[in-house]
Amino acid sequence: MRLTVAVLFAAAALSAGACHARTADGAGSGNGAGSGSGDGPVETRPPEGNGQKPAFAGQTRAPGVHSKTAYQTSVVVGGLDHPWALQFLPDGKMLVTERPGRLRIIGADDKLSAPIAGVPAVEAKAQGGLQDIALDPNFAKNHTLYFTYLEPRAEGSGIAVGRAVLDEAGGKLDAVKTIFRAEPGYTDDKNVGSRVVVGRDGNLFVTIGDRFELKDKAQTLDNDLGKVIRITPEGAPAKGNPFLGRKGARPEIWSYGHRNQESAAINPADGRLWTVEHGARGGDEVNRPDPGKNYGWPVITYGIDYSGMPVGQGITQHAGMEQPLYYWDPVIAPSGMAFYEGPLFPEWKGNLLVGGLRGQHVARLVLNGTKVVGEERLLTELKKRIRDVRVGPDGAVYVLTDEKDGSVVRVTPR
Ligand SMILES: [Ca+2]
Repeated sequence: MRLTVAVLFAAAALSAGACHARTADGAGSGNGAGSGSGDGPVETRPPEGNGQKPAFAGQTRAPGVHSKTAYQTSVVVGGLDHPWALQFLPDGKMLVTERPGRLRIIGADDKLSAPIAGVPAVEAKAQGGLQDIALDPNFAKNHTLYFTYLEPRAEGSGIAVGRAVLDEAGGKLDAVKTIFRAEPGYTDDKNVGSRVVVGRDGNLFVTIGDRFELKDKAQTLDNDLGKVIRITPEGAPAKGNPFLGRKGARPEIWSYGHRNQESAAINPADGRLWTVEHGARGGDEVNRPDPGKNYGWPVITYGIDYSGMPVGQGITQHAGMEQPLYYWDPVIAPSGMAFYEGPLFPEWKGNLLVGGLRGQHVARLVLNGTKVVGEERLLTELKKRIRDVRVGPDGAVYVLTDEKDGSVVRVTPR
């Protein structure tokens, strides 16, 4: 196993070196000291987790790679208030959520609609509000969509999943129904999650954050915090879930031991759910959550706590707990991602594009199966926190920039 990894790693380093030589434009020359036959990793700062070792070669700081295709960016719309998620309609229009509780459509003419009526009340505070949005596989016929939001509750707030029918001409949502409520609610609004993606079987994967102070709940199965859940379009636990029928375990749970996953997507190559989660100081992770498995938080993690102290016992490995496929230390603060497919950037095919908030870039991860074999930082020149990343039907990459004056930015070859 280790030999195979080492060979892949070396091969990637060689190809990265070749790529760089062909580029010959100096792009990315500031990405760190080159070493041997390949480029050094894009991250050159020391890790926060002093003395921590990756569990396998290539688990962090993959060799730096450089795109040969030069790109350009243009602002599609600006003036958005904390935009959180972007979703393409079948006709090429876009839906965009704003965290304070607004849903809008961006037309083919790049014009921003008035807010769509009918969005339920959201707890728009700290990291919470209206969050992600996904389309039903039969949207073209049934106009049904799903969304996640932080729902105000007597005990504080909790992530909920809504379903509705979009009446585009009427500028409103019809048949709005809350199909799932994550339990328990809580008063603090940090680490809420949440992303929703539709699996190939039509069931919904939803990521639920650990709610920060409640992080230990990520390790117990009697609640939804720090979990991936899998539900039917009606909100019921999906058939085949790993804890169906287990006493004391919630039947909607798919995987557990997660911190705050603000990125989720189905990989077109394997049809599987992939997620990226925020670490504390260090320890952002790429995972491909398997049913019933424990992803370790807060027992194992890379990096350290915000206080500078270790998280728990400061260990990074434990029997029965899964290792991330890849991790970043220091953090990029990941939110929103997409697997690239499309005609405009053939060299990015199958790559994972992950938005970085604190990182202020899009991390392009080159994959070989579940191994990350190369990393590039795109869009650093925007100097913006990136909240979401999507690929349009035209093959262009679209990103949302975060905060008060957020934008939708289109990325196309130059
Ligand atoms: Ca983990």
